[in-house]
Amino acid sequence: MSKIDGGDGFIPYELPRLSKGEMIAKSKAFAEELQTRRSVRVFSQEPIPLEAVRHCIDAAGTAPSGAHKQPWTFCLVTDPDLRKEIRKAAEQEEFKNYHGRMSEMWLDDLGPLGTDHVKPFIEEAPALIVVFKKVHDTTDDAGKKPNYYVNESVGIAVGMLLTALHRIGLVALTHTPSPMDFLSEALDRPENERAYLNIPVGWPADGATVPDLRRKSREEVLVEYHGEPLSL
Ligand code: IYR
Repeated sequence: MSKIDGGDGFIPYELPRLSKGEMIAKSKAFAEELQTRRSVRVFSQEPIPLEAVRHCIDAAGTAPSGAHKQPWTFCLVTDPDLRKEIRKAAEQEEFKNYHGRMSEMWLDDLGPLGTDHVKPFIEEAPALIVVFKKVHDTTDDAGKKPNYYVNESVGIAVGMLLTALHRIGLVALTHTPSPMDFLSEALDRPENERAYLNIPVGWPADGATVPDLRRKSREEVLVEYHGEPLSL
């Protein structure tokens, strides 16, 4: 048995090897492309190509996960009645958040984003992707099987989803109504699934704006440790 030669459940794996120049150029271009991604709260109501969104969900499903359990479910919702119901329930929870549950400091920190408890984007965006995490799996006889690093796994999958959506010119919002239990009820999800994020998806509305935010520079977020002078 060997992880190099294959056999025993292992298969050969190889990727094309890029030149150093190609690596730098492609990574720079990709970082620049992602610099144009923004969370958007004002959506065009125009329907979006759902087959493209399904491919983005396929991309998300390639994420690494604890013990390869893939502990996620993506609910793609366009039904107007459901979106209306979800908006209503989200606004009820958000009202309580903005009027008592959230600290003054939290509300101050949100000031630049201009958010409040009113969430028209839930109905206006043509699609919602409601992401559920599977806190455990179930056996055929209703027993429980554990999943591992569920939050990490689903967080990585959502990152890949947002990246995939951005690459096809769609915008999204990682909306976090809290508590989110109403989503399980509205979408009739089983007991082992917990709502993780509600992600409205679409095109930005004509004339949409986003907060004038600045991202941290490389120097602010990257700390390097090299034992010897770098040659690469
Ligand atoms: N869930 C609320 C509040 C909120 C919290 C954070 I942290 C944000 O980055 C944005 C909003 C809402 O969606 O309005």
